Amino acid sequence: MQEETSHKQKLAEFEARIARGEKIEPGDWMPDEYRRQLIRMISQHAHSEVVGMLPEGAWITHAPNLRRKLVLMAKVQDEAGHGQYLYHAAESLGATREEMLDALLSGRAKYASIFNYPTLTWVDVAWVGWLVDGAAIKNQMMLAHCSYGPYSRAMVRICAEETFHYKQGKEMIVQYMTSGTPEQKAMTQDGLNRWWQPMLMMFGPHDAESKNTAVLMRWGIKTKSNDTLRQEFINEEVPELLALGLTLPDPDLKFNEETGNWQIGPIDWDEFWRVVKGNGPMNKERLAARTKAHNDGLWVREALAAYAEKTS
Ligand code: BYC
Repeated sequence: MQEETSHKQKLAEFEARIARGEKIEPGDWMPDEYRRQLIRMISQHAHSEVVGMLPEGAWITHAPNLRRKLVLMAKVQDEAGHGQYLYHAAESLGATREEMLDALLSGRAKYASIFNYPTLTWVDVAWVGWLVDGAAIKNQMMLAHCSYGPYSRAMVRICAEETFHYKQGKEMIVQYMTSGTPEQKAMTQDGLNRWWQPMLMMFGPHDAESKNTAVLMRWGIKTKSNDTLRQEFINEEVPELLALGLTLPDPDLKFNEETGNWQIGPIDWDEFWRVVKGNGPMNKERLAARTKAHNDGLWVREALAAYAEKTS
């Protein structure tokens, strides 16, 4: 009975801190479900950064010139750094790196569905920069205000770097659409046709299907729902894409004067769940590449462990 009262009291204090806009730090009391939700979300986010290196990394050796190659190498390297910040943030909640990597490599952990699509042409690198990093920034600007200190601080730094990623992608698309050859313009349109729907899915299922949003919003981890963020992103990007002479691959797209929103047609959620459950176009290749990288790095981990033992 006393234990129950004390838990209720702790929960009330915890929620009052969040209501006052205070950050929760690693050693602070927190409900088990808050910890579980954060580990789930942060570790999935970390995996997304690391798996997300693969579709773009595949184009480093095919970049059309030295400048583009240097920019792409810097971007892909940034994503590895983001993975590191995020794994550390999850470790601050008690998750171990081994557990998280095991969950990823065994196929138990989720990571952003978008990275299970192939980058078929060079312009896909530009679309990943503009639309995928753009969607990620939209979500992460919200998470930069989240209630858990280490996650929110990681997001501030990551968003600054992602803004550079977004701009380099947009710069390429603008160049191809304004001064490109007819082939470059066609390649750019083809890329948009393939990336538009998967990018919309990045924001997660519709609010009515989103089982985690309620508790995440209650505790200030998310402050906006999946549909709200998706709509904000659509409203920001559609006019810019149309201004470049691109066509959105959605016959139902129209501006709704009443709501002030760009209204889209249905999203293919069956495809989304297929991809999330491991059956997307590139799921198997992505996990095989991460497994190979993990196995290739074994000697480094062994050497570090041996050095630590020797010097302790
Ligand atoms: N993909 O209840 P819901 C980047 C899962 S990488 C896969 O709405 P929540 C970049 C969801 O996990 C940036 N799974 O979930 C890197 C849940 O399943 P579980 C990546 C998805 O958490 C390299 C179930 O569906 N950003 O920028 O409220 C190169 C029900 O969903 C997805 C982040 O990771 C999805 N798209 O909301 C370039 C941001 N959507 O876990 C760029 C952090 C949903 O209950 N994460 N699911 O089994 C989040 O903000 C939220 O977790 C989500 C989903 C908005 C993604």
